[in-house]
Amino acid sequence: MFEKVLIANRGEIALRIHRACREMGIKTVAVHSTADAYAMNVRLADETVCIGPPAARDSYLNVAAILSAAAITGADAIHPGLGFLAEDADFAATVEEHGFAFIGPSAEHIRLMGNKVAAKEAARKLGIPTVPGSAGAVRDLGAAETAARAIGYPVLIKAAAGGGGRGMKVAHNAAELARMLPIAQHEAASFFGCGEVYLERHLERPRHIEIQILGDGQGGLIHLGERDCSLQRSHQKMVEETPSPALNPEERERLGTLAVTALRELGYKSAGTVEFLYQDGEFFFIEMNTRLQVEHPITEMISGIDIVREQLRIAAGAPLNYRQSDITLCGHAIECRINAENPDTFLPSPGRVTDYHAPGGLGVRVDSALYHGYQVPPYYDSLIAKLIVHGKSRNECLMRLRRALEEYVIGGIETTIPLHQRLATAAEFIDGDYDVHWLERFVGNPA
Ligand code: MV4
Repeated sequence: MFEKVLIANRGEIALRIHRACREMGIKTVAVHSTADAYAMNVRLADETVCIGPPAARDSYLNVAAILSAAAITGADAIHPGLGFLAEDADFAATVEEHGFAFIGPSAEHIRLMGNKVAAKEAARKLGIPTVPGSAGAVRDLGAAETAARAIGYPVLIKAAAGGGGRGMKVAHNAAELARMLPIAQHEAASFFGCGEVYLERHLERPRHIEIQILGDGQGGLIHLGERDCSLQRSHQKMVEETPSPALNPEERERLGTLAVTALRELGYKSAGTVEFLYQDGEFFFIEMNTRLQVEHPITEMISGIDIVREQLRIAAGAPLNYRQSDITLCGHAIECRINAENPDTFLPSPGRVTDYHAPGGLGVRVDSALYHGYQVPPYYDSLIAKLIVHGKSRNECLMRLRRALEEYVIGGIETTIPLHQRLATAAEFIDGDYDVHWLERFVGNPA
C-alpha cells in the first residue's frame, strides 16, 4: 500500500479522501491555493504545500506545481478528487510518467470517455443501448439533415467534447437544425476547444440514472447499484437518491448486468459511473464518468463499501475483495447538496461561517470541510456540504432527511438548506414522481 498520497483537490472532497487515507494508515499531502490556507483538509493533512494564488488555473490546475509538491514531499501517489484535473487524460499520463501512481482509471480510458462520440461508439460496440442518433459526428448541414430525418425530430445537438449538458440545443425541424447547427459548432469550439457535434433523438422527459462501477483492471469488476440524479437545475445536481424510485428489481438487475458485462470487457480499472437516460422502461447510455463523483456517499451508505478506499487499493495493484454476489444493497439513501448560495436567486454567498452546527444521529452523515469561523472563499464551486441520510425504507429516509435538515445550522452565509426543506415536503418528491425537468419547474427560474 502507498505510504503517502498527495490530494490534488480542495474542500469536502479533499477531506473525504484524507479520511480514507488516514483510516488506511496512509500519510496525506494537502496542496492548496493561498485562498485555502486555513481549510479543514489542509489543517488535518500531515504535510501541506501552497501551490499558487486563488485562481484555479494557477493552483489546482497547475500541473507543474502539483508534480513538484509530490516530488518534494516524497508522495507515492496522487488522488485527483473530482473536477479540476480528475478527467484530464494528459494529467493522468504525466503523473505516471513522473513515477507516481495515479489514483484513477488508465489515461486511455479517461481519453476514450472524454470524447462523447467515441464513448458512445465504444458503449454500442460493448452491447450497451445508446440513444438513436447520428453515426458519429456530423460534419455539415447535409449530413446533419440526413441523420435527423432518419432519427426523427426533435433532435438534440450535443458537443463531442462536452458533457454535463453544456452547449446542447434542441431542433424541432429542419429549419431549426439549419439555424442551430453552426451556432452549436461554434459554441463547442469555443467552450471545449473542439467543434465536433453529434445528433441524438431528443427524449422529452427522461430520468437520469447512473450506475456505480468498481473495477480492478485484473478481471474483477462489480457494480454497487444505481443512483437517480434527476433532481437538478441548470445541469447542477441538487439531490440524489439510491435506489431509484423508478426502477423495479428486474430493470435494476438488467442495468447492472449490462454495465458490468461491458466494463469488464473494457478492462476498466478504478471507480467509474455509467450514465443513462431512462424513459418508458428503456435505458439509453449517454456518458461515462471516469472519476469519483460528488454523490458517491449514497452508494457507500447502502453498500457499506468505502469507494475511496477501494480506489486506493486498486491503484496500489490489489485485486477487488468482492464479487458481485458479496454485494448486498441495504435500505435507501438520499444526498442533499448544500451550496453557499441564496436559495431563491442562486447567487453565490461566500463569507464567514459565524455559526455551525451539523446534524447527527442514526443514519446521518455530513461530508463537509466547514467549521465555525471558516471563511468560504469566492473563487470556487459553491458546494460547501453534503447531507447524506440512510434509512431502512425510502419513507424512513425521507423522515430522517426532514429531521436532519431542521437540525442543520450554518450561519453568516446564505445556503440552499431552506430550498432542501421545501423540496423534502413536496408531494412529487415524496412520491418519487419526477423527471430531469421537474426541479427546474419546482424552484422556478429566477434568471
Ligand atoms: C439528453 C436529453 C434528452 N435526450 N439526451 C444533459 C446532461 C448530459 N449529460 C445529457 N443531458 C441530456 N441529454 C437526449 N438524447 C436530456 C438531457 C438533460 C438532462 C440529463 C440528465 C440530467 C438532467 C438533464 C437536464 C436537461 C436535459
